[in-house]
Amino acid sequence: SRLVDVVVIGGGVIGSAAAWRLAARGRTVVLLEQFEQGHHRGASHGTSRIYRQAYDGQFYTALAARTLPLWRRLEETTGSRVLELTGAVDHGLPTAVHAKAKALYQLGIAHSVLTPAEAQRRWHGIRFDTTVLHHPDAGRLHADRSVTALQQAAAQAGADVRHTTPVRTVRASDRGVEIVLDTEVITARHVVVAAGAWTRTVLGGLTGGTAPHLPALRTTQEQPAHFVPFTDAQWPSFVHHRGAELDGEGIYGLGSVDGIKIGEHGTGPHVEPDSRSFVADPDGVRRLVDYARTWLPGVDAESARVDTCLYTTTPDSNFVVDRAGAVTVAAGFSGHGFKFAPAIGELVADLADGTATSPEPFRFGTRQPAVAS
Ligand code: PYC
Repeated sequence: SRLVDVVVIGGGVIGSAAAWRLAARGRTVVLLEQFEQGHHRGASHGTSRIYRQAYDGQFYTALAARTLPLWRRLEETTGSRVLELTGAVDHGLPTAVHAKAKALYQLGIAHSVLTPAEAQRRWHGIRFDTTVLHHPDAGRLHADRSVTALQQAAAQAGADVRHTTPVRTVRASDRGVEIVLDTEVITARHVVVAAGAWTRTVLGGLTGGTAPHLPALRTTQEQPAHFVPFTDAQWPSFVHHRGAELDGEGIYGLGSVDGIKIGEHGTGPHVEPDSRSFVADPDGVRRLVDYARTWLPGVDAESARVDTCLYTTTPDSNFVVDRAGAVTVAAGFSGHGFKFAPAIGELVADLADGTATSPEPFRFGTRQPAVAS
């Protein structure tokens, strides 16, 4: 069968970014996506994702900062505009806001701390009752356009980008890995599995020393809603901390071409990705409408339009980006990975090339030794 350097399985934002960065280094790359272009069955669709640098701690803050020039390079390469810097605000729980301010300060990233009244004057659409952290080098990514641009850049660099091409089996071979499709077997020196909620299914029998150890990956159906704004004033992206940062008690939001999107972070029910309902839970919708009524005077709270998507979440919300032998896995982006995609693509390319090892937060194999059997 045909031999290529790398097959990337999964044409969402992460797999597409990996294909771009690998092809840009001159590797022969095939990118395989099981569904049609622009499908809504995974975690990469829609018109908006938050781009922010403020995280609780320096690791993700620094990673986000490193990603910004890569998004700009993608825009230059493709002529497509994907990232708009509208700024970002954090408000609510003071310890959470303070932890993010501290990470920005430590890394020398521009930011300011505002009183609620100052913030209210600047962003009329949001109600504030606590100290507010603002950083300007943040905003929003157009999700669909980002994925399309990444695939376009990958193709421009020579990658073979295929949709509606499900992978049936992945198995080890003398030359690396065999990827069995319906009509063909591709042999690759290396395989990158970036299949989101389908990661374990794709890995199938590749376990033990032939693939990285994975933590439990919990797949949930989430349901952000879009609301019609009363004015077209600029909206920052925002995180309203109502508990610890990423523990599901926060509300995030941002402007988009479809209106003002808000969502609860990772509160949805467990689902199987191939048999989920795509139907939003009415209690969750009610909570978002109530939230909009109370906290977003700039939107029509009666105008909610709800969409569903998947999260694939690790136990501590750290991503898995790790290599064992001929297999690299990039998974478990836990609802906050989109913004990092080009930097993850670069890391995946380093891992596949053998020029770097994965940073500690992304290596579950070393953090959680396999259970002895
Ligand atoms: O990374 O800001 C984020 C985010 C919020 C909700 C989902 N992701």
